[in-house]
Amino acid sequence: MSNDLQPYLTAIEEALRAAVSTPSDAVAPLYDMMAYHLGWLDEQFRPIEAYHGKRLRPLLCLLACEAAGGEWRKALPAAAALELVHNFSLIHDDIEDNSPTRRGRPTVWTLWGLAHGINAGDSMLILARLAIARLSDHGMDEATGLTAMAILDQTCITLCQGQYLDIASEGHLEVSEEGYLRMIGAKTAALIAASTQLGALIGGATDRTDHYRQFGWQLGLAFQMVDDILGIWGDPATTGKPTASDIRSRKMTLPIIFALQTSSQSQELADLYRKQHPSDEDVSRAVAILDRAGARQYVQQRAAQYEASALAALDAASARSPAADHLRTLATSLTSRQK
Ligand code: GRG
Repeated sequence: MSNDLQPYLTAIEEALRAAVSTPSDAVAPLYDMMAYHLGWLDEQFRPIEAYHGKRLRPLLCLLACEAAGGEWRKALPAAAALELVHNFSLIHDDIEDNSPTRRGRPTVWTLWGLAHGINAGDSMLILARLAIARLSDHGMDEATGLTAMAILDQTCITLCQGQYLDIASEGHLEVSEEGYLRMIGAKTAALIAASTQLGALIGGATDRTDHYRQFGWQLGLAFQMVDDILGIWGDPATTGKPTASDIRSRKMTLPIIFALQTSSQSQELADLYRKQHPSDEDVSRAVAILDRAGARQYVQQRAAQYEASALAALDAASARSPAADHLRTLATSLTSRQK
């Protein structure tokens, strides 16, 4: 990420640490579990600087605020809230998916058990709501603050719907690309769209928030498609996930949907995907079928189309400033990201 983004990233970290500060010694371990997930502590709760993810959503929020003509620091409570919702959803997703690792480290639930994992996730969601409620401390008028809270809450229920669609699609090999777009729209694009929309709202571009939201939505769809590619072809050392992890967990991602519909070996792929516990050889065979079907190239090309739509929405918002240029660069770097 560009060095120019460092001031935003530093401020995001400060806002997150303030939002997740321990209120008393008695409950310190609960906050330490959250701090572990956010990359600040190790398993023994000693300070560490672990890889903590890209902080993409808060970054988009701050940059959208500035591009819309606002002072980006005013959006910090919303930025922190967005990252906390994202990380809450990851803690719960890891439980629901039975995932042993996240960002190359053991997941919260594998270290401290399901009960603490669920509770740490729930706490993080509530801390997100408390963080966005502090917009008024940064000079935000009450009506805009309430609108921002409503956007965050609506996004959370949309995320739950997306997660439902994702869970319900497991083992259903007839999922269409349309159904897939509905699912990833809710599961991934909604939070990224809320990030750019909230930034524009706080930045005062009330007549252009829809364009900023569209920018985030289209970007979110492209982002998930790239995530689908990384979930199959990503380098485990870089992504922090096992090889072809999405195939092992039989996720209905776009490369699979495309190959099931177009490959001459779709029957074999479907048979492999029906296996409850695919072996390493099954996984390699499935990846070979996807390769032959050109699934990777197809998804890359779809992601590029959504990225282009995102950039068109940003143009429609008439965003012209260094911050808008950062938004453009971030968007274009997405389709070539490695993690
Ligand atoms: C928010 C109330 C509420 C419920 C959430 C568990 C759940 C319901 C939703 C899960 C949604 C989910 C896990 C979506 C995946 C989105 C995604 C692409 C995650 C990876 O994002 P990155 O690459 O992660 O930005 P980093 O590690 O960089 O932060």
